[in-house]
Amino acid sequence: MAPVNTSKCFDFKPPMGFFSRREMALKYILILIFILLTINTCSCDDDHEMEEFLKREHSLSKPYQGVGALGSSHWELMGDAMVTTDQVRLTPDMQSRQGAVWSRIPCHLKDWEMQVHFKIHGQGKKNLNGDGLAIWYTKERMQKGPVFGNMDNFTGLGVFVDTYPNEEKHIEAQKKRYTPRTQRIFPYVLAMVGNGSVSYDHERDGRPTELGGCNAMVRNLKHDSFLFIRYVRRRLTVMIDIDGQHEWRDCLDIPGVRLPLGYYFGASAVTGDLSDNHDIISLKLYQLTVLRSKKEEEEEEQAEMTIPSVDNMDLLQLGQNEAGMSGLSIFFTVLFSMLGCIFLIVIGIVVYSQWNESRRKRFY
Ligand SMILES: *[C@@H]1O[C@H](CO)[C@@H](O)[C@H](O)[C@H]1NC(C)=O
Ligand SMILES: *[C@@H]1O[C@H](CO)[C@@H](O)[C@H](O)[C@H]1NC(C)=O
Ligand SMILES: [Ca+2]
Repeated sequence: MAPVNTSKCFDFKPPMGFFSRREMALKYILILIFILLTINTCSCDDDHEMEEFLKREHSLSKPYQGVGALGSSHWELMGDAMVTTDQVRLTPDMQSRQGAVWSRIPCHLKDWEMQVHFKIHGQGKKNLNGDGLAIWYTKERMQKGPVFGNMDNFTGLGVFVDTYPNEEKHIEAQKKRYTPRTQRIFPYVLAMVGNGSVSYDHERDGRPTELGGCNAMVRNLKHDSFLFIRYVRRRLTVMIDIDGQHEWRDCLDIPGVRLPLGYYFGASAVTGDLSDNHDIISLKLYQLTVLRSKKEEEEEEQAEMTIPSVDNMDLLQLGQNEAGMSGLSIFFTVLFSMLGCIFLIVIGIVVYSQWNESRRKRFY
């Protein structure tokens, strides 16, 4: 008889008949892996069912033909913004500038993804630069104001790359107010949805209206920086790629964000006492085709909205200010509970096949 091939991986004493059934067990494991993969593809159906189409009329890219020229382009410049061969420079590295570029065409896509290729650079030392740039999807366009060069009380979505920590000027006050967990590291990317009567709190870097955000060291980089804003089935996801590795890193992911159709895309930036070059190299808008069931479509039509809002805003803010579970920790909790379940199933199958085997043996 051939010696039984034992494995050191298992601490428990292998029951008789277990390793002679190794192939069987292997088969089960393969089936399990298959099931796991199937589950995975199901839960990621957002990626699975989606197709992307670049929408040229909502995109801005080299050679920026006719941008800024009166009426001859889909994009309009404002303030100190300037087109060169390599970029649309929203502000130069000089004090008290503000500039913007706005689409002339309202966007009527339900599901979309905006890929922003940008660059923030300047002479100032760390924390002696400012103030940052913003990407917009709003009802209003071509308005000047205090929110990264755009108007306050805007209606729609703003994603801000805030490069100057205004709040930290009062660092002692901040220490009293926040635990290290809730302190933010700058530059900081954050999203805000306005309904026309919500003010951006500049002195607190938008903290009271923050939907979510992340730190992103985007300044004076050698490689390109990208920001990716995806809006699918009312789920807002922001990712960044700033390490030059062509890998997206999660920044925020929020369900229940209601944005009406027909708003305008734009980008703006502002400098104050401190400055930076804020450059947009391209804005690429992709239409995403998402399969919807009839029921889903009907529900969305019924809930036709005219004012932007976010479901469970109060809960979101609770999670912001207190030590709530981050998206990442939720992900790991789910992952480990899933792995735990699978482990139990494997044990169950092994025990069951062993029991089955010994029962069969009794009948011989
Ligand atoms: C806008 O949002 C604020 C804060 O969530 C709320 O108090 C206000 O009623 C909303 N306004 C409109 C017009 O929906
Ligand atoms: C923005 O809305 C707030 C609250 O509704 C109001 O107090 C403030 O004056 C508004 N600001 C502007 C610039 O309209
Ligand atoms: Ca700021």
